[in-house]
Amino acid sequence: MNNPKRITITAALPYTNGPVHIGHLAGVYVPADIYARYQRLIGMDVAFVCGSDEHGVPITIKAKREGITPQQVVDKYHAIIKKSFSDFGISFDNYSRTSAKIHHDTASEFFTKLYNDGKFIEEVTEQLYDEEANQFLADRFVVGTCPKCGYEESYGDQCENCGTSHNATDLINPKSAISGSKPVTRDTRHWFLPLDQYQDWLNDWILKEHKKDWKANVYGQCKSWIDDGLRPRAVTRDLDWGIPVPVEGAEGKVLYVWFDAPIGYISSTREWAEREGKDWEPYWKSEDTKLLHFIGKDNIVFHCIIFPSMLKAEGSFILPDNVPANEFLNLEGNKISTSKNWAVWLHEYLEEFPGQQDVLRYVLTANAPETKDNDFTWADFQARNNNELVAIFGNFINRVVVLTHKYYDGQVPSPAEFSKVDRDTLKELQFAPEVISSSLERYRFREAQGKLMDVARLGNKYLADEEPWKTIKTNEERTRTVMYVALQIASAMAVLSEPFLPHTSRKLNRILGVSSNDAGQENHIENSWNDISQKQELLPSGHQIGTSELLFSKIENEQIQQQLDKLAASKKANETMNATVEPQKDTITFEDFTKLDMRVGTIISAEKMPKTKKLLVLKVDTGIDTRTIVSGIAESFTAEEVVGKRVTVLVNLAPRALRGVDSEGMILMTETPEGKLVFINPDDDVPNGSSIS
Ligand code: B3M
Ligand code: ZN
Repeated sequence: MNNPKRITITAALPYTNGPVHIGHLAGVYVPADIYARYQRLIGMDVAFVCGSDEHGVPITIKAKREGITPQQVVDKYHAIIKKSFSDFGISFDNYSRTSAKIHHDTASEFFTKLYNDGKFIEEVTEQLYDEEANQFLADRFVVGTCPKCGYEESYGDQCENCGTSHNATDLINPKSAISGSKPVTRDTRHWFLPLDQYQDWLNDWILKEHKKDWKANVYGQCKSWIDDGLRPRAVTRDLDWGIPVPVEGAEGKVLYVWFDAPIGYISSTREWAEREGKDWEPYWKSEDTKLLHFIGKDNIVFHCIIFPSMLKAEGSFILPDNVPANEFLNLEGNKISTSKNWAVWLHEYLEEFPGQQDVLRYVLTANAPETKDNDFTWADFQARNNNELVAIFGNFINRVVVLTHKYYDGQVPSPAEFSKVDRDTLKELQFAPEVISSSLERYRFREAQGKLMDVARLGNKYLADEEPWKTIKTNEERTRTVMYVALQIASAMAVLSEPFLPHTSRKLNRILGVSSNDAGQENHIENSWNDISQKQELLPSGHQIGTSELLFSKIENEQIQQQLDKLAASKKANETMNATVEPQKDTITFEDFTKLDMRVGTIISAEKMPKTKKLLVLKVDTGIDTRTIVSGIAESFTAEEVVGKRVTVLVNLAPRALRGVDSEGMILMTETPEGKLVFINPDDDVPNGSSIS
């Protein structure tokens, strides 16, 4: 849509069963925030809304696992998520939550309108039921093989592997995620959105109207679902956590989370409008409003097929103009996983890298998975900070500010005659907003940020070529002109960087004495995005700039190593948790067991068995006697380390000759997931020879 009067920007509502991680940021929130900030900068009326997605089975599974209520789960994570978004600089106009009353009311009104208009199919159908857990199985309460791609861990409502959305009864070999048992089917009444009735309309609206302007990854997924043929989808569930179905005879049933959650965008807008004294309806119902949904690729079917069909069925809403979904971000070559704690959590990043929000924004945008999955590595994070933000962006600003203070006591000098280079440089600067806008308007954020960095490169090249630190000695006029031009570039960067690096932009404005936040400043100047191409100058001669401060600081290897160690610890914890336990051996009788004579002993001396890697020759006081036992523990312990160790000894094992040494018995050991051997010994001090049974 060209020339909209206002823009409504939604960002996927994060599930409140865990914190936000860099995958969410890269996929959804950073691009959405860049776009929202940019639109505000060019003077657009923006409603940028989001909120916590607090219903749904993942919340109840988490609550069961932690022995708390779903409300306690969502209260905890809603607070963490909301604060971390705010501290990171995601500039929502409103961040709501779907457990809020305004959302329950909005979603109930929406459902009731469709119900009264006869847009649902009401039907008693067979649904999966867990007789052990005594409950119906929907969504993540059931796993099975995806009928479309064969993925064996598909959920009941969606397959994470191919993104397909289906009914639980479509799963092959379904299994209850609660009891592990094979579900039976039971009759239950539900309300279905007849997506098949919207098939032709969706075919026209998406496959024809948006063939050109929707991203290929989004268009492709929609095409495959539409071509496969759409079927009715249940929009209610037999669950006790969610929005009660607002019709007679629906006791014990709630709205399907993917029916209620997208309506959360509308209720968040309502909540914001009420607070701001605005009318919310134009943001969702006026044809001159551009509606955009920022999401990850696993949410495409809900935002391009199901929610638009709901809006169409309701009849008074506009439809999304675009859904610029991103692909997935991986971490150090592996899929980010909440359950495996293989993630960089936003709230932890903010604690461990204080004041460096923009570094993460910058790196996630530079690596954004805009057309394919991409990878985040801490090495790249460090390199981009040190070699790009510090060395290019920060270095240019620092030189301009330091030299302005050094040569002109911080005052913008008046330029003499401009040379061709000066004019060409200022002309290129005037085109920068248009160049960056053209990428942003097409949701190419990586490309747009690269063009912002080109402005910094322009500045660095200009200074390097014009060398004011040399001309100051010989040509005062030339130096004044060069520094004046350099300050115009710096001032443009303060504005152009705002969508991408908002904290840096604010700091840079303060350094240049152009901070719109300190309107009280006597020489208050404010430059807009459009001023860069329209104004003759952004910083007039005589303007007093502020004191210099570093925009970015180098990130040292130790900081990166700490993060890598953290991930390694996660990996190890996972391996331990998932270590495959040896299957139990054949059953023995108690008589068999009584044949074993195990005693507590102490190693009184030890030496390495010559010419072997694994063997130690031990002298062990078994309480019965002192004997020699050869043990394969040399790769886990040195001889010195084991002397004095309390051990469990199998004393009546037949003696064996090992490398010419008679070994009389065995020291019992176990091992860690990493393969390190560990002694088994009594906690309390019991005498050698004590029998173990
Ligand atoms: N809560 C996020 C997810 O599927 C989901 C988005 C809802 S947006 C209405 O991870
Ligand atoms: Zn699948």
